[in-house]
Amino acid sequence: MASKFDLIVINGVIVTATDVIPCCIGIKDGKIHTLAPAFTSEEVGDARIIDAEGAYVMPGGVDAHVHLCQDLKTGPHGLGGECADNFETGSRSAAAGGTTTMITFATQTRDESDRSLIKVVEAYNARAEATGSYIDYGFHIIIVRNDEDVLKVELPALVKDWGITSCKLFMTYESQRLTDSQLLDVMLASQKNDITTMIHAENGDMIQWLTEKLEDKGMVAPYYHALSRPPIVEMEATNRAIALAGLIQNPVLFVHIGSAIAATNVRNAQTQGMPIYAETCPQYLNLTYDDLQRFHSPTCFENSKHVCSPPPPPGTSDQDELYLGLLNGTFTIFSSDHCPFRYDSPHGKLTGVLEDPSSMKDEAPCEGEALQDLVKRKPGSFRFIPNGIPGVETRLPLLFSGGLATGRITAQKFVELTSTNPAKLYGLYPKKGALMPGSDADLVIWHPQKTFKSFRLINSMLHHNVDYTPYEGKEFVNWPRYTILRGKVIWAEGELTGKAYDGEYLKRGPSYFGKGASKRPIDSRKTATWLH
Ligand code: DUC
Ligand code: ZN
Ligand code: ZN
Repeated sequence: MASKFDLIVINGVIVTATDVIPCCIGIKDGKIHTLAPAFTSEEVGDARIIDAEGAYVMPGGVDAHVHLCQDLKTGPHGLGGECADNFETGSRSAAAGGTTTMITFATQTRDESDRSLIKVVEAYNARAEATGSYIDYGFHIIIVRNDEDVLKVELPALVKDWGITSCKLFMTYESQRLTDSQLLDVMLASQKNDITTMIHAENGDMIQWLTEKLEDKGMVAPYYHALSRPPIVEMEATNRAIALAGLIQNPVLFVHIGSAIAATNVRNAQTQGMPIYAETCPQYLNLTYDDLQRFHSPTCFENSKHVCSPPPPPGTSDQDELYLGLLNGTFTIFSSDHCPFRYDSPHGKLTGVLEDPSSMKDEAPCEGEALQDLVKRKPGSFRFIPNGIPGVETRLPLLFSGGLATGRITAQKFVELTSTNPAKLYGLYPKKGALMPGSDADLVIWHPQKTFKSFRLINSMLHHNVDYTPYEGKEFVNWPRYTILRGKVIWAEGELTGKAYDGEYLKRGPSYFGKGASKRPIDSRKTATWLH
């Protein structure tokens, strides 16, 4: 008998950012059509049925911070590695981890040929179209210069033609950082176009100075990367960026906050009613300096696998404070910052040896076994290691195991941080991030908790193109059983059932959080009120 639905999910416990309710979901034409306690046999008809067997059913994950097919210039001198994942491999990994939407980065560079943001986006889009994506995707734009003409003419076109409504700005990295006045220029231009400003907040001068001091002392092993960026580096930069944003009343989202003292700055600004938002990531809740030191020795490069910026925090008490920030609303979103480099590759983490002039003195560039031999003999230097770790697939399962299953956060908070808020912040709500009639039928269905056997992760279980995971050996107490994209099952019972061209490009609108902004009194000692 014909059904009014294409797909029905029964016996689920649906979770939204506000509610946890046993409920069935009827899906039609890729959209959520009906939520009901039960369906009649006429309603069920010949629709495909998925029995959730009492498990959580949530809106599909929205990962708002993913690097794919991106040339990453993350060394202090703008050196960088080759991104290990393209749209196909990165998105299939995301799908296997319960994510149905990702926002990736198109980046301007300081090359004259890369001045035009539109051209940068067109070129980046061609990379996405070359392989296709298993899940829906959009782009942020990284802006590394303040050319007035480009900002004036191209930002409106990016919003109108591409639906790109967020930009990322850097306060560190020689080849990307903006000065304070340049930050203000771009923030003001973004504000005029309803573009959300994302900030990488680390004090570049402090890092550079500490890096030189560490090198003078011969402290160049991968672990010392963390000591070149102690938490105060992030504290100073968030403090300064909050002041800059306040000066012009510009909303700001701090990406990848890794320290409790930076989170405190964010919290204080929020308490004053400022539109300041923050993101944290799995590496800051699951790794500490201990992980960075595990293989610490002058010629062991293994610890480069954990090098990311900002680094993971010193200890578990920092993690406790970050968890508190998830709970009390300091953090608006929880993203992966998936930034994949292979370990055993001359263009991956081992760039840290190959690019280091003192290690390479009298050595020829090499690959394969010769490279492994070189790495065993030479120290390399943390300053040349590409910054970033993979994690698009493990983002939701890590927060499930460490946060939800332990009772540190509620199921509603889980959905708010991983799906609803990123969709709201980046102009995708309620198409994404919601379980409402009319929303895209993007779902993640977990395993019933009572029958799931916890397991320890090994990299070969994952679907990215990276040869390691920083979470090797970690215990997981659940994992997505089904991932559904606009009504199509793309991951089921451990198998990918979707295809690389299932994903669609998403044009985004302005941030939902900007709507109905409060008319709080503005203090002219802190804000240039005359500007607007
Ligand atoms: N910033 C990111 O967002 N990802 C990786 C490296 C970096 O500096
Ligand atoms: Zn960054
Ligand atoms: Zn990133």
